[in-house]
Amino acid sequence: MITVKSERFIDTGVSRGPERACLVAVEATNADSVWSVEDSLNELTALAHTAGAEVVGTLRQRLAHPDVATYLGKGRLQDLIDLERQLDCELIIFDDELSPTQQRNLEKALNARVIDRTALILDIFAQHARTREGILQVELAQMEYRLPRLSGQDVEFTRQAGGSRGASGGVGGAIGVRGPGETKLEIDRRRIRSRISELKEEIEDVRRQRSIHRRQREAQAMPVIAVVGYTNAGKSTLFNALTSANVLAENMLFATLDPVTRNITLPNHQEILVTDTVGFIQKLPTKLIAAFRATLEEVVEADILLEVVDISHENAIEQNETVNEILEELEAADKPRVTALNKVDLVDDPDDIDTSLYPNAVPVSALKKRGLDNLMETMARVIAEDMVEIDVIIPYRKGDLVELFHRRGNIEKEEHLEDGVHIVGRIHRALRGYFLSYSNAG
Ligand SMILES: Nc1nc2c(ncn2[C@@H]2O[C@H](COP(=O)(O)OP(=O)(O)OP(=O)(O)O)[C@@H](O)[C@H]2O)c(=O)[nH]1
Ligand SMILES: [Mg+2]
Repeated sequence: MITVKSERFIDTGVSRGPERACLVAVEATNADSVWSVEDSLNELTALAHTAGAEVVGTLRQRLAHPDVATYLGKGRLQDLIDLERQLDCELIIFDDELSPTQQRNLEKALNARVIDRTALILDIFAQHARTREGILQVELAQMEYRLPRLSGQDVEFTRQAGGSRGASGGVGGAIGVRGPGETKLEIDRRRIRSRISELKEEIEDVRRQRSIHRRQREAQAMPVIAVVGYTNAGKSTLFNALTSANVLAENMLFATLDPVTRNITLPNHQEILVTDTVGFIQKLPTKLIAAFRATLEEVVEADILLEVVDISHENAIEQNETVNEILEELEAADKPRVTALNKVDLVDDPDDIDTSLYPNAVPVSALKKRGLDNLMETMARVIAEDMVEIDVIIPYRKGDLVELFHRRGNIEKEEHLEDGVHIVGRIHRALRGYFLSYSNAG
C-alpha cells in the first residue's frame, strides 16, 4: 500500500487492496523537456503500479506553466473534483513536484489523498531500501520533503516513529522538551530539523566508510566501472550476466537502490570492478539526488561508466537524455563511457538502431546473454584508451610496485639499473598515483 512506509507518521488505517489512483499532469507549453505529457503519464502509471496502486483515471491540461496556487486552472480543478467522485479515487497523484501551497490548496479542494511524483518515488524507494545506508538516505529525503509541507493539523508523530533510535532523540523522543507557548507545528518542525541533522551525520559516517572501502579497492588497483542508466533499463540483469552475481532484477521501477560491487576479468585478462546502482528517472528533484549522495558517489568516483539503454523502449532517446542531464548534475558526464544498447532481443530490426547517438555503443541482450563478449572487448578497449604512458625507476625494495605494473600495465621497456627497475610503459590513469614519486623525469 502506498503510504505504509514513506509517510511513517500518518496513520493510514487498515489497508484494503490496491488504492484507486487518478493521475494528473500539466502539459507545460513553456517547459523545455524532451518528454511528452503522454510518455510522462505512462511512466507515472508504472510508478503507481510499482507502489501498489491501481490507476483508474487520468486528467491533463495544457498550460503555459502549472498554476502557482492549484497546479491546474480553476475549471480543470472542478473537472478533477468531478472525476474524483465519479471514479471513487482514494489517491490523486500529480506528475510534478507540488509546492507546499499547491499541496495544501489541493488537499482542501479534494477528498482523496494528494501526493506528487516525488512522494511516489520516495515511497518506492522506502519499499526497496535494504541496507542501513539506503534506509538512512530515504529517510533523509522524506524528511527534507516533509519539512516545508507540515501544516499543523495533519501531522501526528507516533512514539515508534523514532524506532530503535530510542532516547538519543529520534522524532518520537522529544516529549518533555515542549517550551511554553510553542505550537505543535513549531515542535514538529523542530523535531524534523533535528532528525535531519542526525541523519546527515549518520550518512556522513556512511560516506566515510565508503571512501575507506573505495581506497581499499584502489589499493587492489583495479579500474572501477559504474553501471548507470534509466530505471528498468536492465542494469542489474546485465550486472548479473557479467559478474555471475545474483542481484534482484525485476520488471519494476527502482528495484535496485543500494549499490553492489563485484570484480570481473575482461578478455585481455584485465581485472575490473563493476558497480550496479540506483536507476535514474526524469523529474528527479535535486534534493533527492543530494540525499543519495553517498550512493551516487559510486558513480562520481568511477573511472568509467557503463550506461545501459533499453533500446526497445519507445522513449529510449528521452531516457538517454535524462541520464545525461543527471550525469551532468553529478559532474560525471565527461567520464569515458561504454553504452550497452540492451534488450535487442525485443527489437524487430536491430540493424536499424542508430548507434551513433551513443558513445561506444554495443547492442546486447542481458537477458539472453547476447553481445556480452563484444561488450567486454569494448570495455577493455575504452579502458586501454584511458591508460597513460609513464617512465619510472622503481627502487628494488618496492618489488610490489614492479609486480603491480606487470599485472595491470603494458610494459614497453624494462631494464635493471643500479638504483632500481627502469620501466617504460602504459598503466591505467587511476594507478598513476602509485608511481608518481618514482618518475624518471631526467
Ligand atoms: N527482453 C529483455 N528483457 C530484459 C533484458 N534485460 C533486462 N530485462 C528485463 O527488464 C526488467 C528490468 O531489469 P533490471 O535488470 O531489474 O533493470 P534495472 O535497470 O536494474 O532496473 P532498476 O534497478 O529498477 O532501476 C526485468 O524484467 C528484466 O528481466 C533483455 O536483454 N531483454
Ligand atoms: Mg537494478
